[in-house]
Amino acid sequence: MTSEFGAIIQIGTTMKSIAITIIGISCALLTLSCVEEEKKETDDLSIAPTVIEVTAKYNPESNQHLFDTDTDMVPAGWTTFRLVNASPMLHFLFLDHLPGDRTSKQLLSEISPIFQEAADLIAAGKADEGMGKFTELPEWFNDLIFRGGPGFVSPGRTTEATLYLEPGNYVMECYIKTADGVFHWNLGMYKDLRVTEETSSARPPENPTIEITITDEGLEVVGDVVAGKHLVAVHFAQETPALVAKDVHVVRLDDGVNIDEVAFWMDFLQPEGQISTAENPAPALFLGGVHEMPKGNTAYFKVDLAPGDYAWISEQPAADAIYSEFTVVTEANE
Ligand SMILES: [Cu+2]
Repeated sequence: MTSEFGAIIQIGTTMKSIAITIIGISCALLTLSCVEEEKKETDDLSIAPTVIEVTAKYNPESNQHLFDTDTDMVPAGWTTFRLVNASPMLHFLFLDHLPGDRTSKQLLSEISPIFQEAADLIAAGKADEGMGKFTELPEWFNDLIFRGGPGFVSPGRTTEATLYLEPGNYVMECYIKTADGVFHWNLGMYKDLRVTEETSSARPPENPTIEITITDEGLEVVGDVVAGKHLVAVHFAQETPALVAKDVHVVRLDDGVNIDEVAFWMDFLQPEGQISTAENPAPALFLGGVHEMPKGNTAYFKVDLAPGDYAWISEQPAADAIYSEFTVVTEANE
């Protein structure tokens, strides 16, 4: 009896444990389906930013520098600009957020010519007269916001920058200069972009490998600069930016490249500044970056670093050059 009773208890215990196991499996399945649900929601939240692909081109017959793109309207929110440089000169894509319902028509007739006249006067040795031109800028220039965009990129290369766009009217422009000092926007390199009130649910890129904070003092770089692909987050935190606020571009410093010469070249108000020709696109190889944005914004750019010497560099007046040199020594960053 005892042993039979014992056996019954044994069977009972086994059944109980089977029941517990079954309950356990159902719970696990339930949990799994809950996880699936959660994952789906996360996927919905991680929609990739809208991509605007722009190709920089040069037409030698018409001597036109052009931005070729299919996009003239996007929803507000996180947006990626992919600038493909298919031209023999260096270019960048700079975003002007215009006040009100203005478009490139007002920008190119009321503001841009003042920059061209100022640069021409400075190139002719009339620096004071040139700088004085800026007092002629219309009142609404104070409400124009420089809102980032992919940075300096050498011929044959592509750079990708991701940033948050507020609704409004934008102009994408390039103000690199020809050998005789004409800004590229003056030869066709600009496009209107309408950013609608509707906001996309796109999320910013995740897990940057390098973070750069821009302050009034300079660039604070955090991260392991190993060889390979990087996602660089740039935090704009300048309290008192000048006309041209600090930004970040990547330049490769091959043997014989002098970083101070590069910084000098990046000053568009120098007569030789930002002049790019097919024979001499720039004093060094530029791999992209991001232009300035108002304080509180973060922008992202991608860069693939082979071993070698480089600098993070800002587009600044030559007298206030800002850069931070670094060397990439190790192999492959997965
Ligand atoms: Cu250009």
